[in-house]
Amino acid sequence: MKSVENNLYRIFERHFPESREAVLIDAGGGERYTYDDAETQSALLAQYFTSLGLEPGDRITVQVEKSPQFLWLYLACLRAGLVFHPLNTAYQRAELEYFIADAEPAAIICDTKKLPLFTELAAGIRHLFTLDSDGTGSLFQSCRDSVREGQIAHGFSTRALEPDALAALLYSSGTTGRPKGIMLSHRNLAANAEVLVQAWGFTSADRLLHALPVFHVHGLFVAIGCVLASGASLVWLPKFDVAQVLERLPDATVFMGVPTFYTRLLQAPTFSAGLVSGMRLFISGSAPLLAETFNAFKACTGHVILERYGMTETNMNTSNPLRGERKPGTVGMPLPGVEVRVVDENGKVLGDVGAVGNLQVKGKNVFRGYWRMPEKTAEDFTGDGFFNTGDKASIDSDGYVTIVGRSKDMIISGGLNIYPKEIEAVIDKIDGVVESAVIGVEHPDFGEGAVAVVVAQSAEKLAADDIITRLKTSLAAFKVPKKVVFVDELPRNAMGKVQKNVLRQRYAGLLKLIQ
Ligand code: MLC
Ligand code: AMP
Repeated sequence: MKSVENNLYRIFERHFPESREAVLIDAGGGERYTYDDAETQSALLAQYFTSLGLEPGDRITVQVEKSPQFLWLYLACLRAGLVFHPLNTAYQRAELEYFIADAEPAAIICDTKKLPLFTELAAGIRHLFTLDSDGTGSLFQSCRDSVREGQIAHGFSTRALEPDALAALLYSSGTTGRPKGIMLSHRNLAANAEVLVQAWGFTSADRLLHALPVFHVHGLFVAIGCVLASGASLVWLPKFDVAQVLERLPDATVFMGVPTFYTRLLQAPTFSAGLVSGMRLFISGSAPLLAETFNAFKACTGHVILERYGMTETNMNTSNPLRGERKPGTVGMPLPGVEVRVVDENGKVLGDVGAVGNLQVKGKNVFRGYWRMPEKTAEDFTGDGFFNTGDKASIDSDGYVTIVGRSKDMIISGGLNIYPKEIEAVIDKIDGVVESAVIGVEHPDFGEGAVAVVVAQSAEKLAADDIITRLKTSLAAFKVPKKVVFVDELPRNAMGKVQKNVLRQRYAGLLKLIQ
C-alpha cells in the first residue's frame, strides 16, 4: 500500500535535527548550507518537476559535478518519487548514448560545458537542464522563474509511494554484454542507511569529511545516507585532494574512502596523529584494503581503519565492528538483516570454516533486479532469494568474511570498476588489432591498474600510444589501460580460453613503478 512512510526522504526527515538551522553542509571558507536549505530547495525542485508533468517512476539522468545543489536534486527526486540516475562525470559520448537510450529518462541534467553534446543525445527527451558546480545553470533558474511567475508555490508534500518504489538506477558494466541498470528501491536504501547509522554509531554530533564522488553508492548512499539518517553534517570537498583533506580533517569526526585515499594520505609528509586526534572513525571500502595499509595507518595515527564490503546491487553487506576486533584483510561480519553464505560451483552451501567459495547475500538491502533484464535478474538470484555477488570469499570461525578474489572478470582501480570485456571490445575494433586481453595488475596508487595485452597484425604499424589515444575517445579515461604490451599470441588453455591468470603473472610487476 502507498504510504509516505515508504519514501526514503521521509525516513531521513525523521532524523533531521529539530532546529533546521543546523548545518548540513560545511563547504569551507564560510560557505554553509542548513537542513532548512535542504528542505526548502528540494521542495521547490520537487514542486517544479511535478509542475512539468514528471510522474513517479520517471527517470532523471544526472551528469554534473559535485555540488550542494546536486544533493538538493537527489532529495527532490526522492520526494517526488522520481528515479535518480546519476552518471560518472568521466563518461564519454558512446557511454552516455547507451545509458540514455536504456534508461529513457524524462529529464536530463548536465553541466553547461556538455550542453551541446547532450542536446544531440537528448533528442526526444522531454526536458534538458544545466547545473554547474557553483549551483548556477538553467535548472534552479527555471525553478526560481516559475516561483516568480506564480506558477509554483513554496512547499511540497513528499509523495506517498509503494514500499518497493524505485529510488535510483545505477549502471554497472558487465562481464558479458551490455551494462545493466541496477534498480534500487526506497526500501533498499532506507534499510541500509538505518543499519549503517547503528553499526557505525552515527549521531547528530558527527561531521563526515566527504571527498568521494557523489555518483556512486559509496559517496551517495553510504556517506550521505549515514549523515541524513542521523542528522549529522558533511564537511564537503569537491573531490579527493590530499592538501584539502589534510586541511579539513581537524573539522571532522568521520572519514570514508576507498583504499587509495588512505595510501595517498600516508604518503603526505604532514599527515600525523595530531591532525586526526578529533576523529572517531575511519572507514574503508569499495576495494580491498591491504593489511599493509591498515597497519601503517594504525602505526601513524593510532586509528584502526574499519573495513566494510558492499556493491552497487546490494549496498553494504558486511562490516568490521565499531566495538570489537577489526581484523585486517577481512571485511567483517554480516550487518544486521543481511544473510551471507559461501557456496560451491553447484550452489551447495560450504559450511566448513575457511572454505572458499562464491559469496551470496540476501536481505532488504539487496536490489530489486536489473532494469528491463528479467532473464539476467533471474540468472543472478538463487531459488531461495540469495544474490550471487561474483566475489569469492571465506568465513572464519568468528564469522568474519574475507574476500579472496572474484569469479567475475573485473578490475577495481582506485575504487572504480573496469570490465575488461568492454575495453577489449573497443581495442579489437581498432584497425590492425587481431585480438586483445585486458588484465588487472598491482598498481601502487590505484591498487589495481589495467594493462592491455594486444596481438597486432603488424606490430610496427601499431604503437601503444595509438591504442591509448583511440580508447580515450570512446571510454571514460579511468578505464583506459595504463600500459599496452604487444605479444605474438595470447596464452590459451586446452578449451581455447585465454589464460588471464598466466598474463597476470607474467605482467605482475609492470605497473609497480608507475605513478
Ligand atoms: C582517475 N584516474 C584513474 C582513476 N581515477 N585511473 C584509474 N583508476 C582510477 N580510479 C585517471 C584519470 O582518468 C586521469 O587519467 C588521471 O587518473 C587523473 O585523473 P584525476 O581525476 O585527476 O584523478 P584523481 O582526482 O587523483 O582521482 C583518483 C581518485 C578517484 C582515487 C581520487 O578515482 C576516486 O575518487 N575514486 C573513488 C571512486 C569511488 O567512489 N568508488 C566507489 C564506487 S561504489 P588521464 O589519462 O586523463 O591523465 C562501490 C560499492 C562500494 O564500489 O562497496 O563502495
Ligand atoms: P561496484 O559494482 O562498484 O559496486 O563494486 C562492487 C565490488 O567491489 C564488489 O563486488 C567487490 O568485488 C568490491 N568490493 C567492495 N568493497 C570491498 C572490500 N572492502 N574488499 C574487497 N572488495 C570490495
